[in-house]
Amino acid sequence: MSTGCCEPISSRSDIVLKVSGMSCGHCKGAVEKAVGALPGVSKVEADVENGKVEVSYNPSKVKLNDIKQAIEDAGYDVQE
Ligand SMILES: [Cu+2]
Repeated sequence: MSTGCCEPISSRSDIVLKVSGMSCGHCKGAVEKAVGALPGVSKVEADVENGKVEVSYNPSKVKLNDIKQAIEDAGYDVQE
């Protein structure tokens, strides 16, 4: 692995949150919209069947707690 390319590794974090309450495509869309609206979030993918939400974000722009809060504000429960 060479050092640095387009994005230093420290500027991005990938996490998977366990989220309960999602049951259909609408839920998926609602969660993705809520999280995607946050600054610094480059990718969000909700997996309704497995109750997971995958998020790529820049920790210097948005805190993990803000992401959790956005999901909760949309009406779903973050398990971890
Ligand atoms: Cu739904």
